[in-house]
Amino acid sequence: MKFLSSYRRIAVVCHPNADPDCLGSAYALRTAVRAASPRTEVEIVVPEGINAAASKMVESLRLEFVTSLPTECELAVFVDMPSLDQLPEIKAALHSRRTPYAIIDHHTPEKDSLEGAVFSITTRISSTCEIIYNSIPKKYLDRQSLLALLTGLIYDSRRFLIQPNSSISAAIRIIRRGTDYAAAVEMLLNDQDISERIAKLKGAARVRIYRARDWLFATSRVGSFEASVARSLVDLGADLALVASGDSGPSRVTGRLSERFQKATSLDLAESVMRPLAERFSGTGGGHPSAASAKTAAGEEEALAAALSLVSAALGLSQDELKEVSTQG
Ligand SMILES: [Mn+2]
Repeated sequence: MKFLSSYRRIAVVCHPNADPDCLGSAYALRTAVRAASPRTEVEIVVPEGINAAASKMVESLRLEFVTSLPTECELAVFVDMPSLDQLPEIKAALHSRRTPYAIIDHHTPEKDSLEGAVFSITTRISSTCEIIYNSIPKKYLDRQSLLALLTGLIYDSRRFLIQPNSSISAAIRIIRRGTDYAAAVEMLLNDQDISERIAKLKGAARVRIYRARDWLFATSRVGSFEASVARSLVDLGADLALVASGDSGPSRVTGRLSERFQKATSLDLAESVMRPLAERFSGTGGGHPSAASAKTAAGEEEALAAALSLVSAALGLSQDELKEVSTQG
């Protein structure tokens, strides 16, 4: 707070498709900076939209944001994203104006972005909201901010499935400050869009299944909602799911691992699959060990095949260990 209070105008920048963890962090950070340093102006910048899970939160917190970087901003704070490459236009604007930036994040750090930051907190815990809660003197957090942080924490920990010991104990501390758990869960309840449900069912219909030792991998292609489809395939029983969209290219590939598979193999989907995939097809990639994605210049079939062979290489599988399981008859 001391560092941030030394600036007059701050922009808190959210990642593309901003989720409740990102927006909850931005909201609480803005409230806290305003409380600690009334002369500091803070704006939340959402340059590339919010995701469906965050719409109710934005509505009920009356969360106001702008969509482009204010010209007078003296410091940009990136929340919940490790790399400026996710926002090329913002990156270019900061560079040309020589505006310093900070990173507050819980993903696998990206070296170049981290080294260029004037300030950073990167901790590998369940959510950025948990980092924000732990880092801010509690007198600067009002009830709404605590609710926003709890909502983001519940969302990103997948209701305490990820790093449960730390996420549960942080949630308890937030609840003890007078936040209602049910209200936070309520903010995440969302009647799922019909197009998302169609994407999930199409994703299941187009699945290709591979077996390697006792592991099952699933790949599929959809027009959108790749992350939701990949998560659904893991819920159906896949240890690893890779879902692509983008036909003949450019394409996006999103991957998810089951917790059990990630623990047993220590496969880091961000480092071993999505980053090299993006490098090979001149795109961008990153994420978490068990949830990551890449944008590539390749078509979806080529990108999926390459991702699958990166998985095989990372697991040390020989060619005849990976077999496709027929879905016919
Ligand atoms: Mn997050």
